[in-house]
Amino acid sequence: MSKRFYLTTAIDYVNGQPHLGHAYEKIVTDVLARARRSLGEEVFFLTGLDEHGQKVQQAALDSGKTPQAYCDELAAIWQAFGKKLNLSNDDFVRTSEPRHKAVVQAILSRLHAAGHFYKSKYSGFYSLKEETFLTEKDRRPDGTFDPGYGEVVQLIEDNYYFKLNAHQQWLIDYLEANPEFIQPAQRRNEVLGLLKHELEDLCITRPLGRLNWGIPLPFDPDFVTWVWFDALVNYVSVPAAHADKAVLSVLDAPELETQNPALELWPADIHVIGKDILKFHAAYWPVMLKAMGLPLPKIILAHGWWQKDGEKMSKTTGNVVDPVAVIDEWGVDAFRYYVVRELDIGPDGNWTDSGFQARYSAELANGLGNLVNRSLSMLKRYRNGLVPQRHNELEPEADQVVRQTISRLRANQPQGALQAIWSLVNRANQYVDQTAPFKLAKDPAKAARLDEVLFNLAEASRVLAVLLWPFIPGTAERIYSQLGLTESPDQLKNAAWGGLPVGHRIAEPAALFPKKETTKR
Ligand code: ME8
Repeated sequence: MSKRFYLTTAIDYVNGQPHLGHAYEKIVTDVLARARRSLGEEVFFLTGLDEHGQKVQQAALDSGKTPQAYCDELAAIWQAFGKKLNLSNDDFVRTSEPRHKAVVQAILSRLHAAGHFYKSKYSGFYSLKEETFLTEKDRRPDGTFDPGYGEVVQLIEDNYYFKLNAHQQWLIDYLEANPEFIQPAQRRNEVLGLLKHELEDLCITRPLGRLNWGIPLPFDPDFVTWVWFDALVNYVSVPAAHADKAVLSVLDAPELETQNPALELWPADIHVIGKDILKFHAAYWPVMLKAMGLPLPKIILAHGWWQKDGEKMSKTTGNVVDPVAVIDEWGVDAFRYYVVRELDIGPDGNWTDSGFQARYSAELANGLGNLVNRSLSMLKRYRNGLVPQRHNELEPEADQVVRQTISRLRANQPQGALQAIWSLVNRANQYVDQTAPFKLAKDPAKAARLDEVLFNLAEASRVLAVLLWPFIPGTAERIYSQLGLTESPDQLKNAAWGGLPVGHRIAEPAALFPKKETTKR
């Protein structure tokens, strides 16, 4: 058994409803996971929920439920959401699960024994909303705190601190020496900029009196673990639960040994996260791992944020995109295609209904859908659905697109890969217009030429299905079944030209992306 290509998403706060930002991150990760599988690699794709903390405790209390019952109800919604997005995750972590809590406690015990923590009194400001301590530096010139912090209270309390500051220079050196660690480069620069200022030690507990919905501190019953010290650990607690030796060997906790078949997962190959949680992943998490004696993840891939109609999405103003409603109306593949095609990993994006509908109509319905539909319909009409002799007119262009797609997928550039794929969609549609098979069909002397054209179009459709599988797997499978192929288009090696067997009979063509009235803005 060899190490799997291990990808993770951020784990979403369980309170609140899934929105476009959550959907985007999970779809991007799913595309990268499927791409690796399609390239023949063994993959492990993890996503899940961040369930502890003050906000969840309060929301549960307000709804008259225990925090666990409250989380169980919401977790069902989030898991159904993942299914709706057609995610291919291999596991789904919930931080309230015993398998996760046990690993957090083992890590805390180990770090405590090794002297990485100290107890100290905190006196200062605290944002209830952000569950974070604030300092004088966080005040605005008029002395107030940003309204984003919500209610800010004054606190005096004991807590445990992680000696983060001691590792600052090591972290800077690591980032300097490993330019590929944080991607894209703009985010790496942001972290290096942040590290020009001194990092404060990290408060990793909350007193039990104030918060009990958290993981108890194993060495002091008066405290629970701060939600981020708990949440980040999901990336290694799940490998531990799958008996990953890399993780288990440093935890020194025989009680964590499981009967599960052992997987090799850690270190993660990619953590996909949003730009707002970069500091936690690119500064705190590496130092935590170093203290544990674990290797660092290979890449932290930080995406930008979506707005709607040029403004921050907000439930209070109703300015939100409901992915479930869009999927119910337009189909999951239209949604998956749009978010990946529209927003490169890095910059911020803007959802407009008109932009979504324009891409649906031009690129999916009139682009891909029309190509496949007319190619297969003509093959049916003019050749009774039988694939003619192989012909290689579009092969050089198709091969080039296959190469570009693969190299962009390996470089974690799914948007660029889609651009390459659409150059083949457009070329093949142009080929229909240039060769005019409907005219060739009228002239019996042109039968051989018509055979050539029909082969090129059917084979281009097949190659496109293979290339598109990581992005829009349902559509790719539908193209294959319309081609009468029983296997799955899920292996990129089958994108090589010439896979369509001569004399094979295709199945019934049907519209992939029905044309729609686009009346809404
Ligand atoms: O931060 N556009 O959870 P979360 C794009 N539990 N991405 C967005 C977005 C938007 N408008 N809004 C949120 C948390 N996201 C923590 C993570 S990981 C150990 C713990 C992204 O539910 C956000 O950047 O607030 C993050 O990556 C993910 O959604 C979950 O956000």
